[in-house]
Amino acid sequence: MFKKVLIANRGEIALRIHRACKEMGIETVVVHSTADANAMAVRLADESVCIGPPQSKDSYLNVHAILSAAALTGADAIHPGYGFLSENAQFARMVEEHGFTFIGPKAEHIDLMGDKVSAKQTAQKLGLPVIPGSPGAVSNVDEGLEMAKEMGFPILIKAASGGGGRGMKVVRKAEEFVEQYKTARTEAKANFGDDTVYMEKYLEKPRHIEIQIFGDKHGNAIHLGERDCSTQRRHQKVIEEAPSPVLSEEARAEIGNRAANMIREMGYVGAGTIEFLWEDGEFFFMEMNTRIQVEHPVTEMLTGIDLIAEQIRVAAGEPLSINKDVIRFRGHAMEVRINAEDPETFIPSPGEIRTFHAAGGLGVRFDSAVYNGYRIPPYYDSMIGKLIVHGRNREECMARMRRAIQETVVDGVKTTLPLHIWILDQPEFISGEYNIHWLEKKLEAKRDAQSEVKKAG
Ligand code: MV4
Repeated sequence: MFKKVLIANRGEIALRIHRACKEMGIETVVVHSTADANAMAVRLADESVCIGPPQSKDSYLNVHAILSAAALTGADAIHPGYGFLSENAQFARMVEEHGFTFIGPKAEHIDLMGDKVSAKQTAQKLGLPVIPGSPGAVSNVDEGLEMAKEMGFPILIKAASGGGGRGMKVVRKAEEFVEQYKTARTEAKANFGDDTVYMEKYLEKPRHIEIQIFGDKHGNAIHLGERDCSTQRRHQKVIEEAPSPVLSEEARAEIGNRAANMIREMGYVGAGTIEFLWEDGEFFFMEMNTRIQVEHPVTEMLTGIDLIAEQIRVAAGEPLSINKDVIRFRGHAMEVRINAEDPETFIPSPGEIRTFHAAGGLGVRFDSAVYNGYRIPPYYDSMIGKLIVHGRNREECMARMRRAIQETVVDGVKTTLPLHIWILDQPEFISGEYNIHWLEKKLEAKRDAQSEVKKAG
């Protein structure tokens, strides 16, 4: 097992990784920018190294500074968390070349899944259902139009180097195809430096359901069930829950086993998430994320398994500590992301937290790195914490979440907590009948109603 792990991240996930390390008897080094000198993880870690100025490109994305910090402190391994360098294959390669262990999958698997065309082809070859579409890249506009007519509109043009919702164009009729195709390629080139695009049948009202998977270096591969992440806004998840309100035990086992088989065949090592669109009872592979995700605590609450500790164990070469035959999915879990933003305009609200109080009690978990007097720097993502609750069933879970939100105090900055209270009161959310467009439509209707009231007043 590692003696010392370097944490190459910030915020709540840096603290989360530190906590797992401490419970495993591992020393921690946290790297940080000058803007994060007062961070909780920096205070708690055994050692800390300042690696540069606030801008991420000069600090959390500064590969040479991070590798130097690892060498200087004698770390054995580097945990990248999520975001930043977590899905950078070149970084993973360099970490290993410098004699450290990258706590994550092999660089070749990061590359394979980073290209959305090769990811989809791999998934299909290894037995996952995929969205009907072009067999690979579409490099010719006439060929593309012919294919689209055969598939039937609407279709979606996606960038091979895109992902996470960037670089997509919906085409609803043949007359619009040529223009949209050209725009898609130009934008892909400008945004990702790669104008490769592919095509799919456009699904109108799907849900986003993802499967947590795990592999080790001994050929074991398992799944840990799903998370329903359909409640999103502008490709940012807002609430995640498990089990999904729409899945039966049989459907879960079926898609879960297929996902586990895929990564077993690949020889995939570490944590990963396979994202699907789900519509009318059918799953379709969308993308695979080769990192730990923000919403991993939802799965931890349901299974009682520490996913970060498991990542560290398999990176160190130990077999998975989880026997797939004894994994039990108990009750219901839900996570709300707390962003320092105006809950109506979503404009970031950095600044000093004057009073902070975390909710507590049975089934309540608060993953955050903020404290009384903490100054939220303006340079990074606005997510300042996650409130995760567990209940015996969905109803109890939602009641507990409402109670826990009411109990939470974050004074001095605006947060999205009032938005969460509102969502938890919506009939479509309560009944579980929502899809990936539901929240945005509902927010639009709310804004329209408010501007009507203003006009009338
Ligand atoms: C789609 C789709 C509908 N049909 N593909 C968005 C993120 C990127 N990973 C893929 N995305 C989508 N792909 C087909 N064929 C709709 C989306 C999509 C979406 C997916 C998951 C969560 C939120 C979303 C919001 C808008 C569109």
